[in-house]
Amino acid sequence: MTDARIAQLHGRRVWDSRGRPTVEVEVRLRDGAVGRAIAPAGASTGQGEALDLRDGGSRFGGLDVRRAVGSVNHEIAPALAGRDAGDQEGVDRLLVDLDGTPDRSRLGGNAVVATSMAVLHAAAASADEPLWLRLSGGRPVRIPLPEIQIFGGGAHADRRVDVQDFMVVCPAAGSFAEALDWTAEIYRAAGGLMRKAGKAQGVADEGGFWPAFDSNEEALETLTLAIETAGFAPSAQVGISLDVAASQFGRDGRYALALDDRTLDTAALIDMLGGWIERYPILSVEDPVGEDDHEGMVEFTRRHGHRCQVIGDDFLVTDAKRVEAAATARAANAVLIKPNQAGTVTEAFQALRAGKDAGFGTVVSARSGESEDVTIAHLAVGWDAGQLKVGSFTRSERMAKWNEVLRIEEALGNSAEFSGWSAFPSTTAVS
Ligand code: 2PG
Ligand code: MG
Repeated sequence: MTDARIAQLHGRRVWDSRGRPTVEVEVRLRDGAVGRAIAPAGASTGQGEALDLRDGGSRFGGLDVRRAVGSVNHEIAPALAGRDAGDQEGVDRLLVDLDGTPDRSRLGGNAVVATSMAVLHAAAASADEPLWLRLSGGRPVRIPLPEIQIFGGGAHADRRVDVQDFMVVCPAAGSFAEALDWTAEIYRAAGGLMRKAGKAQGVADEGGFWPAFDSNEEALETLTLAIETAGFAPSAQVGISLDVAASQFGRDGRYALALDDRTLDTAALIDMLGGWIERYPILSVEDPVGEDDHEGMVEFTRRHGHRCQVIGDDFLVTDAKRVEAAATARAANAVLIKPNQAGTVTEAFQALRAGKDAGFGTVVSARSGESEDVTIAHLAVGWDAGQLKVGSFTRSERMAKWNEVLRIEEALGNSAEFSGWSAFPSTTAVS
């Protein structure tokens, strides 16, 4: 007999991929089912995100999470005792009410999201179902198109280049497994080009090559060459996806590109990015202007949204209301979905739902600070997001997610449909 009521909930401090403390939550149900999840952490965080509660002071650079772990063990655990883990919405509502702040700053967004995801896992375990299957509710799902970083930059590489993520997407691949095969060849080719140019200097935060380039555009040239060197046709088979993360180098319509030694206003930044879209096989651009630059987002989407996916990350912070407003204003045509930006699984799902209702592309995403936790792989499949962004193609906190999707694709067998070009519902750039 299953009894999915929560018997025990325990928080502990574990360590993330940057060697920083983070929160893990373990939930045990009355029927013995167990669920566990670890909170990720961003570096280029949006202002509207749920707050990642840190202790401050000098210990671990102020980043310890004793307060957030305390929230789990002293407040959340007693409040959730006896609750039905199968009622994710009810559990998440209780977490939001218990916290009582708009940004989860009292209990800590990290405490809340780890709890929310751990409960989700426990309910799936109790039902003896893989998490992705439970989330799908039996509806058909697609295996997501992976967005995979080749060069890291911005806040993930000491701002060595201004643009944060130089990624590839392989929408012409026949399956998720094949998309990974192609990416592995491109990653190798990029490494070879870096070594040949004397620019191999290790990897950045998310496992992409350290960007030892003389300009932002040199990264685009090198990435296009890597796609060709690996034997693929740029645009037709493999495209580039950029996360400009513009809030990191500009606000109030002034953008300081340190590497290129230029300061641009919004119009000039949009022109520059438009030139890149002309010259390189760019299929997707995230946060092209700052999170405060609503007009810039509208203008960028008007100019380039018909041929290129325009993703709001810091701009939309996984918030359903912001997604709805952006859809009305045509200020993006895709949304990044990060559970820890929203705070709970339910709120992340609502943002994804709002995106889908608006015809947006939806991209479930990891953070730059990650762990072995693979929850997002299941969210991307079970919610039929169409796209999954996890960082690069090295380091096990990244590979754990890619490998989990491989397992799901294998389990689905012949009924596995790879999203491919259908990942981009809102652009006509695609073949
Ligand atoms: C982003 C993410 C992942 P961070 O901006 O999309 O690359 O970075 O987790 O540092 O916010
Ligand atoms: Mg981003």
